[in-house]
Amino acid sequence: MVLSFLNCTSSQTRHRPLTHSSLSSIHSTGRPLISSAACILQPEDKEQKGGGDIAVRTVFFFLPLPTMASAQAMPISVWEKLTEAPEDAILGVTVAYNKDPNPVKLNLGVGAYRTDEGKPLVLEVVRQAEARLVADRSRYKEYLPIVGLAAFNKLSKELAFGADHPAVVANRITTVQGLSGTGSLRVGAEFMGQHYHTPIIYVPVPTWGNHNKIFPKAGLKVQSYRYYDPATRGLNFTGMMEDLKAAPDGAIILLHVCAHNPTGVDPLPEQWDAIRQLIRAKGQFPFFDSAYQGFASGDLDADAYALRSFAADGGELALAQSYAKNMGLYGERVGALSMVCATAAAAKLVEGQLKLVIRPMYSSPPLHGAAIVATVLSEEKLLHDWKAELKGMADRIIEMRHKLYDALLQRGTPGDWTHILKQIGMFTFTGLTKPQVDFMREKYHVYMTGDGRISMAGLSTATVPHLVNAIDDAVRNIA
Ligand code: KET
Repeated sequence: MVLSFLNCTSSQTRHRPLTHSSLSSIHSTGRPLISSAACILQPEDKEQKGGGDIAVRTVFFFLPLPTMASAQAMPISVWEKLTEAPEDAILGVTVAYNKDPNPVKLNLGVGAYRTDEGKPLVLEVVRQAEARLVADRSRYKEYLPIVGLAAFNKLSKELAFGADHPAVVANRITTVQGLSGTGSLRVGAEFMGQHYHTPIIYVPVPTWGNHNKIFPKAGLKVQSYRYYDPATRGLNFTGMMEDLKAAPDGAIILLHVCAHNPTGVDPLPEQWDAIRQLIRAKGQFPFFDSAYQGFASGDLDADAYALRSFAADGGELALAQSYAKNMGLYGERVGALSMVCATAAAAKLVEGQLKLVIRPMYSSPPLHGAAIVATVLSEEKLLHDWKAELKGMADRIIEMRHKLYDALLQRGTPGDWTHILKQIGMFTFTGLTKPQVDFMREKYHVYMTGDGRISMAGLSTATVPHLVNAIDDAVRNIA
């Protein structure tokens, strides 16, 4: 056992391992040493040649020592050589925020809805659905099938595409339950990596950071297409079209269904139509990420425009759906992966292969969240109330946009802030620079992602003035 106490060393001596024999000469009982231990100090080698004596000093420490028999070697982990992992660019913001003791702190990092009192929200319809589920003694906790809860899958498909959508009616869509949006993307990516002929995916610049990590895990090469124009703080439609045109035929194209994260910038319907025609002409494969259906406009159907138009032209596509935001089920991890296929027969084959992906990954998905969603979506009254609550969340976010914009205007903060009003969904892509973001965190305890994205859903009437102070100071004094 190598017992080395730094406080035993001195400039003249170096510490030596405490061996069995030296230990027994100090303490021959063989019993654990509880509150003190001896440290053997030997003179440097050259002095030792001159016959230096062994010095024994007692140092105090407070951990019980193991018995003599086990005092062989300090444990050395096989993981010692690992490098320290960085925190996640989005979820790490919450980690830093939680450590900050300052009471004025404000978390605008993660996209999670807060009430105007700054509190997380469990939707009333979710509470009602849960109460019913708990009260129902006929319910069990049996494993779900590999593809998840059948009612949930059917209703999720209908929510995304519309119950009377031709692809739904023709059974051309296979839907499997997933572990929220991320898990659904991951399973879809794995399937594409295994079975699709062109394993290259194009993602917008910028995009949700995790896209760049999920797809390579499935063996897909990630490339990018222009999307956001910092000059106009809007869509770079020309750049996007040029890049899609230049991308290989057959490449996979990642598209955000609505409320693009992090920019809050969506194509207009006519732009979507042009994008769709180009993607179809090039035989490319659209892979949609739908994490904010209902959050953009407050209307579930309006927000599904892009997705439904792609599904209506007879072509194939993939869709990863999340209920984290629109039903507030973040931690329940509820989502779905849908594969729209050209034929019902192909959809069946795809489902079989998806099962082969899922079974060795996590076997089958969790029951509770899916049962909540299925309950809400299957009952007219709950569905109606959910839509009202969803609209309420979307409206509060829009109200925050106006409050922030008006307050910046009133303050005379330099710059054009109209993009706060124009951008859509949970986030504003402020245009604040990394040094400004760091400054606001240091001085004002305002937390956001390094790219200057703020979650409007984390803002409230009471915290707008604090954010305006921070932005105003940052814009005036930090480059
Ligand atoms: N897609 C997009 C575009 C997205 O913004 C998120 C989450 C997800 C998928 C995945 O969500 P899930 O919880 O797996 O259903 N975005 C927020 C949270 C996060 O980064 O995990 C965010 O951007 O803050």
